[in-house]
Amino acid sequence: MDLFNDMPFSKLEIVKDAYLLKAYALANDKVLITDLESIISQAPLRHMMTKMGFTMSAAMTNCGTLGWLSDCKGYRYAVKNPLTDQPWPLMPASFQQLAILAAAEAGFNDFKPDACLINQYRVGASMGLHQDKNELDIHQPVVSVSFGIPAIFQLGGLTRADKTIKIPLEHGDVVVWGGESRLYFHGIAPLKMHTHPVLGAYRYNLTFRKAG
Ligand code: MD3
Ligand code: FE
Repeated sequence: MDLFNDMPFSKLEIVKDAYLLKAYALANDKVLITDLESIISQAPLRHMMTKMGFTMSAAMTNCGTLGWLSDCKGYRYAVKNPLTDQPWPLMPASFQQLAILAAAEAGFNDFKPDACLINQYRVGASMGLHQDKNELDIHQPVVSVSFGIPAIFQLGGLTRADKTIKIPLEHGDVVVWGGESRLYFHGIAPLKMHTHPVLGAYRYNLTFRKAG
Protein backbone atom coordinates (compact mmCIF):
# COMPACT_ATOMS: atom_id res chain seq x y z
CA MET A 1 0.00 0.00 0.00
CA ASP A 2 1.40 3.38 -0.90
CA LEU A 3 0.33 5.73 1.85
CA PHE A 4 2.06 8.75 0.43
CA ASN A 5 1.04 9.25 -3.14
CA ASP A 6 -2.74 9.33 -2.80
CA MET A 7 -3.07 13.11 -2.70
CA PRO A 8 -2.06 15.56 -5.39
CA PHE A 9 1.36 17.20 -5.24
CA SER A 10 3.46 18.99 -7.78
CA LYS A 11 7.15 18.61 -8.52
CA LEU A 12 9.30 21.61 -9.43
CA GLU A 13 13.07 21.67 -9.96
CA ILE A 14 13.97 24.91 -8.09
CA VAL A 15 17.66 24.84 -9.05
CA LYS A 16 19.71 22.02 -10.56
CA ASP A 17 19.20 18.80 -8.53
CA ALA A 18 16.85 20.40 -5.93
CA TYR A 19 13.19 19.42 -6.17
CA LEU A 20 10.26 21.06 -4.41
CA LEU A 21 7.51 18.48 -3.90
CA LYS A 22 4.71 20.90 -3.11
CA ALA A 23 2.19 19.51 -0.56
CA TYR A 24 3.82 16.06 -0.72
CA ALA A 25 3.44 15.43 3.05
CA LEU A 26 -0.14 16.75 3.28
CA ALA A 27 -1.78 13.38 2.65
CA ASN A 28 -0.31 12.02 5.90
CA ASP A 29 0.13 15.13 8.00
CA LYS A 30 -2.01 13.80 10.87
CA VAL A 31 0.10 10.67 11.49
CA LEU A 32 3.34 12.57 10.90
CA ILE A 33 2.35 15.22 13.47
CA THR A 34 1.29 12.58 16.01
CA ASP A 35 4.67 10.87 15.57
CA LEU A 36 6.44 14.24 15.82
CA GLU A 37 4.71 14.98 19.14
CA SER A 38 5.75 11.58 20.49
CA ILE A 39 9.42 12.26 19.62
CA ILE A 40 9.29 15.68 21.28
CA SER A 41 7.83 14.13 24.45
CA GLN A 42 10.73 11.61 24.58
CA ALA A 43 13.51 14.05 23.61
CA PRO A 44 12.38 17.59 24.44
CA LEU A 45 13.19 20.52 22.16
CA ARG A 46 16.08 22.66 23.35
CA HIS A 47 17.97 25.72 22.13
CA MET A 48 21.51 24.67 21.28
CA MET A 49 24.51 26.95 21.50
CA THR A 50 26.78 27.73 18.57
CA LYS A 51 30.54 27.35 18.87
CA MET A 52 30.71 31.13 19.10
CA GLY A 53 28.45 31.15 22.17
CA PHE A 54 25.23 32.35 20.53
CA THR A 55 21.93 30.64 21.28
CA MET A 56 20.18 29.33 18.15
CA SER A 57 16.70 30.80 17.71
CA ALA A 58 15.24 27.50 16.45
CA ALA A 59 14.71 24.84 19.14
CA MET A 60 15.92 21.38 18.12
CA THR A 61 15.73 17.69 18.80
CA ASN A 62 16.39 14.52 16.78
CA CYS A 63 15.22 11.02 16.05
CA GLY A 64 17.04 8.16 14.36
CA THR A 65 20.39 6.47 15.03
CA LEU A 66 22.29 9.76 14.86
CA GLY A 67 21.33 13.21 16.10
CA TRP A 68 22.82 16.54 15.14
CA LEU A 69 24.31 18.61 17.95
CA SER A 70 25.83 22.04 18.33
CA ASP A 71 27.73 23.22 21.42
CA CYS A 72 30.95 25.00 22.40
CA LYS A 73 32.90 22.17 20.75
CA GLY A 74 31.20 22.70 17.37
CA TYR A 75 28.76 20.79 15.14
CA ARG A 76 28.61 16.99 15.00
CA TYR A 77 26.37 13.91 15.05
CA ALA A 78 26.05 11.74 18.16
CA VAL A 79 24.18 8.51 19.00
CA LYS A 80 23.00 9.79 22.38
CA ASN A 81 20.96 12.77 23.51
CA PRO A 82 23.31 14.68 25.85
CA LEU A 83 20.32 15.89 27.94
CA THR A 84 19.19 12.35 28.83
CA ASP A 85 22.29 10.25 28.00
CA GLN A 86 19.82 8.00 26.11
CA PRO A 87 19.75 7.06 22.43
CA TRP A 88 17.60 9.37 20.32
CA PRO A 89 13.99 8.15 19.77
CA LEU A 90 13.59 5.67 16.91
CA MET A 91 12.78 7.16 13.54
CA PRO A 92 9.04 6.42 13.09
CA ALA A 93 8.02 4.30 10.09
CA SER A 94 5.89 7.23 8.86
CA PHE A 95 8.98 9.48 8.76
CA GLN A 96 11.19 6.87 7.09
CA GLN A 97 8.65 6.08 4.42
CA LEU A 98 8.04 9.75 3.62
CA ALA A 99 11.77 10.48 3.30
CA ILE A 100 12.51 7.41 1.18
CA LEU A 101 9.59 7.99 -1.20
CA ALA A 102 10.34 11.71 -1.55
CA ALA A 103 14.01 11.00 -2.33
CA ALA A 104 12.95 8.44 -4.96
CA GLU A 105 10.58 11.00 -6.48
CA ALA A 106 13.66 13.17 -7.09
CA GLY A 107 15.68 10.27 -8.53
CA PHE A 108 17.52 9.10 -5.38
CA ASN A 109 16.57 5.46 -5.21
CA ASP A 110 18.63 4.12 -2.33
CA PHE A 111 18.32 6.79 0.32
CA LYS A 112 18.44 5.25 3.81
CA PRO A 113 18.24 8.11 6.31
CA ASP A 114 19.81 7.46 9.73
CA ALA A 115 19.26 10.97 11.14
CA CYS A 116 16.27 13.28 11.40
CA LEU A 117 16.83 16.75 12.84
CA ILE A 118 13.69 18.50 14.03
CA ASN A 119 13.76 22.32 14.08
CA GLN A 120 10.99 24.27 15.79
CA TYR A 121 10.65 27.96 14.89
CA ARG A 122 8.48 30.46 16.72
CA VAL A 123 7.52 33.82 15.19
CA GLY A 124 10.71 35.87 14.72
CA ALA A 125 13.05 32.85 14.75
CA SER A 126 15.40 32.41 11.81
CA MET A 127 18.41 30.43 10.60
CA GLY A 128 21.40 32.20 9.10
CA LEU A 129 22.93 31.24 5.76
CA HIS A 130 24.98 28.05 6.12
CA GLN A 131 26.04 24.87 4.34
CA ASP A 132 25.25 21.36 5.58
CA LYS A 133 28.52 19.48 5.56
CA ASN A 134 28.66 17.42 8.74
CA GLU A 135 27.53 14.28 6.90
CA LEU A 136 30.05 11.64 5.80
CA ASP A 137 28.71 11.13 2.27
CA ILE A 138 27.66 14.38 0.65
CA HIS A 139 26.50 12.38 -2.39
CA GLN A 140 23.46 11.35 -0.35
CA PRO A 141 20.59 13.84 -0.60
CA VAL A 142 18.89 15.76 2.21
CA VAL A 143 15.08 15.62 2.42
CA SER A 144 13.38 18.49 4.26
CA VAL A 145 9.73 18.57 5.33
CA SER A 146 7.88 21.69 6.52
CA PHE A 147 4.90 21.79 8.88
CA GLY A 148 3.01 24.60 10.57
CA ILE A 149 3.28 28.26 9.68
CA PRO A 150 4.99 29.32 6.44
CA ALA A 151 8.60 30.45 6.06
CA ILE A 152 10.71 32.09 3.41
CA PHE A 153 13.59 29.82 2.51
CA GLN A 154 16.72 31.55 1.20
CA LEU A 155 18.77 29.62 -1.32
CA GLY A 156 22.18 30.72 -2.54
CA GLY A 157 25.01 28.90 -4.28
CA LEU A 158 28.32 27.26 -3.48
CA THR A 159 29.83 30.41 -1.97
CA ARG A 160 28.44 32.67 0.75
CA ALA A 161 28.64 35.66 -1.60
CA ASP A 162 26.32 34.10 -4.21
CA LYS A 163 22.96 35.79 -4.78
CA THR A 164 20.05 34.17 -2.95
CA ILE A 165 16.55 33.44 -4.15
CA LYS A 166 13.51 33.28 -1.87
CA ILE A 167 11.23 30.26 -1.85
CA PRO A 168 8.07 30.15 0.28
CA LEU A 169 7.73 26.85 2.17
CA GLU A 170 4.32 25.90 3.52
CA HIS A 171 2.75 23.16 5.61
CA GLY A 172 3.29 19.83 3.85
CA ASP A 173 6.00 20.94 1.44
CA VAL A 174 8.97 18.62 0.92
CA VAL A 175 12.28 19.54 -0.70
CA VAL A 176 14.92 17.07 -1.87
CA TRP A 177 18.46 18.46 -2.13
CA GLY A 178 20.94 16.39 -4.10
CA GLY A 179 23.83 16.72 -6.50
CA GLU A 180 25.32 20.18 -6.63
CA SER A 181 22.52 21.80 -4.58
CA ARG A 182 23.47 19.61 -1.62
CA LEU A 183 26.24 22.08 -0.73
CA TYR A 184 24.41 25.32 -1.52
CA PHE A 185 24.23 27.97 1.18
CA HIS A 186 20.74 28.26 2.61
CA GLY A 187 18.79 29.78 5.49
CA ILE A 188 15.38 30.75 6.84
CA ALA A 189 14.24 34.40 7.08
CA PRO A 190 12.67 35.51 10.38
CA LEU A 191 9.20 33.99 10.56
CA LYS A 192 6.23 36.33 10.27
CA MET A 193 3.17 35.99 12.49
CA HIS A 194 0.75 33.31 11.26
CA THR A 195 -1.32 30.68 12.98
CA HIS A 196 -1.67 27.09 11.87
CA PRO A 197 -4.96 25.43 12.91
CA VAL A 198 -3.17 22.42 14.48
CA LEU A 199 0.35 23.62 15.29
CA GLY A 200 -0.40 27.21 16.38
CA ALA A 201 2.23 29.90 15.78
CA TYR A 202 5.07 27.46 15.11
CA ARG A 203 6.90 26.00 12.17
CA TYR A 204 8.52 22.56 12.33
CA ASN A 205 11.10 21.40 9.84
CA LEU A 206 12.26 17.80 9.62
CA THR A 207 15.55 17.20 7.80
CA PHE A 208 16.40 13.63 6.91
CA ARG A 209 19.99 12.72 6.26
CA LYS A 210 22.35 9.82 5.86
CA ALA A 211 24.82 11.18 8.38
CA GLY A 212 26.96 8.13 9.24
C1 MD3 B 1 19.78 22.87 1.09
N1 MD3 B 1 17.04 23.75 8.09
O1 MD3 B 1 18.56 22.12 9.60
S1 MD3 B 1 15.31 23.06 5.50
C2 MD3 B 1 19.12 22.68 8.63
O2 MD3 B 1 13.88 25.04 7.56
C3 MD3 B 1 18.34 23.62 7.82
O3 MD3 B 1 14.84 24.30 9.33
C4 MD3 B 1 16.20 24.71 7.48
O4 MD3 B 1 18.87 24.23 6.96
C5 MD3 B 1 14.87 24.67 8.16
O5 MD3 B 1 20.29 22.50 8.31
C6 MD3 B 1 16.09 24.55 6.02
C7 MD3 B 1 15.84 23.05 3.86
C8 MD3 B 1 17.21 22.52 3.64
C9 MD3 B 1 17.76 21.56 4.45
C10 MD3 B 1 18.99 21.03 4.13
C11 MD3 B 1 19.68 21.47 3.01
C12 MD3 B 1 17.88 22.95 2.55
C13 MD3 B 1 19.11 22.44 2.21
C14 MD3 B 1 20.92 20.93 2.65
C15 MD3 B 1 21.57 21.36 1.52
C16 MD3 B 1 21.00 22.34 0.74
FE1 FE C 1 20.86 23.44 6.60
